[in-house]
Amino acid sequence: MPQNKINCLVRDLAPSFNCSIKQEEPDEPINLELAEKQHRDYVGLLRSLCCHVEIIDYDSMCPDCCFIEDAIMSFDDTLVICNPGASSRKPEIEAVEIFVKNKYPNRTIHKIKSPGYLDGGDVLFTGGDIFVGSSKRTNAYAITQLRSIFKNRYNVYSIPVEALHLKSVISHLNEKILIVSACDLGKSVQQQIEKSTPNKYEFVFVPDRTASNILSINDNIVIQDRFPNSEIIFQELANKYGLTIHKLNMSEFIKADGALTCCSVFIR
Ligand code: CIR
Repeated sequence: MPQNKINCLVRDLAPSFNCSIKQEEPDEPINLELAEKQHRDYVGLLRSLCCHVEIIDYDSMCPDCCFIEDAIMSFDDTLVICNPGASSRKPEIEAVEIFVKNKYPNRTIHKIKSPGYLDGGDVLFTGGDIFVGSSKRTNAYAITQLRSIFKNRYNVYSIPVEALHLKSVISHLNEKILIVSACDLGKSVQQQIEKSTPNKYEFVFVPDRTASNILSINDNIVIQDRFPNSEIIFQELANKYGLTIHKLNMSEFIKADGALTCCSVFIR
């Protein structure tokens, strides 16, 4: 049966990408040509998985702009423009806001306002709950704003996290199954989630932190290549639920602390 296309936003890679923010300097510098190829492969895979991909131009003054997940979030019919926690990333918002207002005039669009700041990488929307990492990039003012946007619709839970983002250690396979890094931080996030919501989730632990961030599109999962121990777990999940696995090598994005969810936003 033909499936309806899912709208998906990505942002082109800036030529200044090697100046992106990094928690630690990588052993090898970012190879821009390779990063461009990896980004093309990422977009190509999304297209092949039934996504209608809209590409927003890069801004060379914004080296991190390809990480569009931190600039805009989508929940059902509602879009929320973020206010990134890092000052060098705040200028990313303008072009994204203009684009979505033009493209989706019928959607409700909210905006996180200062003194609130929030990166979309901290927001895990399961379909039933909204979990928000309280990190260096997301503060309590922003979480309060999200609560008021979604009052009477979704509960918004704050989850303190000692990583760049909440989704550095957790992502969702579907409304009931969450993929979590087996590191201490992942376990602590799992416990906090279990304590906070009456909704029940199954947690699937993977040994590699980077591998815990996946994309789930219909019956497909997109995982990071080069993490064989985690891949075994994904293979078991795929067998159990009839999923098809697609692997992407995102080595150059990992150097800039990016993963898989951060380079796209799904507008369903
Ligand atoms: C940053 O530090 O903001 C970027 N270099 C990486 C952002 C990755 N975003 C994400 O995983 N949502």
